[in-house]
Amino acid sequence: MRVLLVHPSPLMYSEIYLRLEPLGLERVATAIAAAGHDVRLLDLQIFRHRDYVHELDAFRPEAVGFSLNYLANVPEVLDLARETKRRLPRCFVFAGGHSGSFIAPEILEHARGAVDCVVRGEGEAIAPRVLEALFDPRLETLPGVVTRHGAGPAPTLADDLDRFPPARHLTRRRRKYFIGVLDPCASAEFTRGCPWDCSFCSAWTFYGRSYRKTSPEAAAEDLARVEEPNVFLVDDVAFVQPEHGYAIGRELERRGIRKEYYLETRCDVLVKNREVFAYWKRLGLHYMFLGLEALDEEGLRLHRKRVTPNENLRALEIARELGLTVAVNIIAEPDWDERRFAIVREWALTVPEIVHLTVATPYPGTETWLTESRRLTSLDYRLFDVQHAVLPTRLPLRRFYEELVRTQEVLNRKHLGVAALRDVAAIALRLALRGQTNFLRSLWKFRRVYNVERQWSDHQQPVTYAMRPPAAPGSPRPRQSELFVHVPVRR
Ligand code: B12
Ligand code: SF4
Repeated sequence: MRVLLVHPSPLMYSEIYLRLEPLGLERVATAIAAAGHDVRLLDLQIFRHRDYVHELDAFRPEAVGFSLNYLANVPEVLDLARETKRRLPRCFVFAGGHSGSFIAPEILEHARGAVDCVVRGEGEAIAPRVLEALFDPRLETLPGVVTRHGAGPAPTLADDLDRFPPARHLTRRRRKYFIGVLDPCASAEFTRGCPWDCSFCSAWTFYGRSYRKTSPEAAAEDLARVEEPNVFLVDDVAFVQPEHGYAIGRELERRGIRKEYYLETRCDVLVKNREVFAYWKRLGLHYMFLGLEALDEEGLRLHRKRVTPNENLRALEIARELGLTVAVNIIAEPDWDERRFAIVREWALTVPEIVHLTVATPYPGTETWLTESRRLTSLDYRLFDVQHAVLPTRLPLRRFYEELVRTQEVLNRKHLGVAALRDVAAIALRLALRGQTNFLRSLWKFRRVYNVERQWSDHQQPVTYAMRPPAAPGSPRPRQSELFVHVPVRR
């Protein structure tokens, strides 16, 4: 069967700082190809909608699968699904991915027949089985599958993460993938899931709080296939188990694989497992993302981060001692006034780290969705991208955006402005000479992307598809069964 897998367009944040390969879709592609299908992959972070239409005409897929990791992409995917059915009425259209898994019935309702099924949870094992059962009543008996006629049992977790390595050969124009100066950059996965339970995050609810590892051999084998000199590790929290990090590292050393790496971890994990990060620094680790989220005790408690401000500061010190370049994230709360924004600006200017600011956003699948969604000021999926305010702001909304953009500008100027550019000029030149201009271009995109007018007017757009708020929002602590995609296994 001819199968086309599609990743939707980038969101605001990705327009500047990064553009990364759709790793989940590449893994699903491997599983589908292994079942004997002819698979193509189109990434709309790089290609345009007209390229999609061209692909439909040229390839004439019998099934199209959309990746819906991001809630903000829902309207785009619904529109593309409709266009697909208009052009190829017999084509089977399905969707999967992180956000899609939490709102399957809602997607099917909006789509009015343009989406045949939503696949909840991990896609590798189930996607080939879906293709075997197209337009068949067996379809809605499969684990994780939801159609307009019914839903199968809860999805099952893959027992072996090594089995379907990403089909990187299917992503075209790979030189477009980058993060900051790691240009070009591939992505890889060493572990899946997160054992913590932060209230604003759905990584743990998606994977039922499980935490699984690839074997060191498979991880090294995968990196051996990567042609790019740089690698972004998509793991939610890298090196929770240091022995796994050492084992992969030793395997890479044995094979003589040398890359530059970017990873994300928690502050307490860095403090506790400092040595494994020091070891990876020697292997090529350069950049690290730490989700600080809040500067004060109260904020950390609110997000249930289970770390203290001291641990956060200690982690920053360790990262500096190790010589790593660190990016941190702070969550801007809707009740922030001018003073709170000013505190963040002042703090950011006193630390060497790259500071990012995201806006607190309740997402389906998070606890805050169930506790906060009663207060939502917008049901427009497109605004759920952690750069727009969808809860009532203490400042008038426009004023909130003025402060947000002003703060983003200060943070941006610190690292991507003309003064900072002098420091990175050599890197930028070296990349440009190799024809890699993603990083260079990102330096000038800021004003076009982060702009009060644009953010404010995004709220005035007509809403074709309105999100469905939860049935009984506002409970102080939701039941666990309401939260999970992959239901936790009792041990
Ligand atoms: C890596 C990552 C990124 C990369 C994205 C790379 C890419 N192009 O996909 C970068 C750094 C660019 C990124 C950016 C953002 N991210 Co992000 N990201 C992640 C992260 C940590 C891992 C995703 C991943 O690659 N996992 C590994 C692969 C193998 O799994 P997967 O993609 O989920 O795919 C599996 C299943 O979902 C499913 N599947 C996926 N697609 C499909 C399609 C079909 C047809 C089927 C059947 C199955 C299927 O099968 C796959 C294999 O099992 C997740 C958290 C998480 N644990 O999922 C957050 C996460 C998805 N990101 C999130 C957010 C908020 C963002 C940003 C908006 C803001 C930000 N500051 O992070 C931006 C916007 C990105 C954009 N669209 O432009 C949120 C999603 C919120 C939401 N509900 O919409 C998450 C859940 C983080 C969180 N804890 O809240 N992100
Ligand atoms: S924010 Fe990080 S540590 Fe917290 S649950 Fe999500 S992935 Fe885990």
